[in-house]
Amino acid sequence: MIEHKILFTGTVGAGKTTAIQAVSEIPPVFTDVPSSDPENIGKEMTTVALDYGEISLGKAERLRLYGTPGQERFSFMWKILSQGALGLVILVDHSRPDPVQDLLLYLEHFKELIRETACVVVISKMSAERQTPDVKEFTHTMQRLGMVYPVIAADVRDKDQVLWILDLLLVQMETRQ
Ligand SMILES: Nc1nc2c(ncn2[C@@H]2O[C@H](COP(=O)(O)OP(=O)(O)OP(=O)(O)O)[C@@H](O)[C@H]2O)c(=O)[nH]1
Ligand SMILES: [Mg+2]
Repeated sequence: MIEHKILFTGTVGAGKTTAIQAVSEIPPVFTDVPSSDPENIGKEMTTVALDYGEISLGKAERLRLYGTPGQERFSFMWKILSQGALGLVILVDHSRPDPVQDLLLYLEHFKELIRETACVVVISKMSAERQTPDVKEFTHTMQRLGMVYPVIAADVRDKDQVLWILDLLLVQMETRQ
């Protein structure tokens, strides 16, 4: 059995827990507690340690899916969870005040992991009414940093869309080998 560790990260409420729950074949492990922090207005629960789920690809391969806590006060977990990861999914909540800045923060925090592995940037919660900054703008922001990775808009409540994200990562992992 070949196993790959995939890590989901991004701001509070970007959908890390939701994405892992959408695709996991085992009952996902999650460490959400009722949120009392002002960072979390509008959401009842928040992750304090990690999320974990699994999905198999045929008989011989399995993805182990980990999610980080979004709150920066738990960022000590980010490094721990990065260990051994072969791919990173950065979720960017488009409804936040400055999603480009959010993306830059995660690119900086995870730059070593990104350099060594695969990465997909997922813009979540993009509404039909407000589409600026658009996907192109996020892509250009990354290109200016010399980072060429897929950027897509997706709804991570939808299993098929999360499978698409994993597929984009796997393609990169295969071409790197
Ligand atoms: N409207 C809308 N809601 C979404 C979308 N994607 C996710 N959500 C909702 O946004 C919320 C995301 O919450 P979580 O999955 O707990 O977010 P998280 O990233 O794990 O947050 P922390 O663990 O607190 O850092 C859930 O209520 C989802 O149903 C989207 O594309 N559109
Ligand atoms: Mg969470």
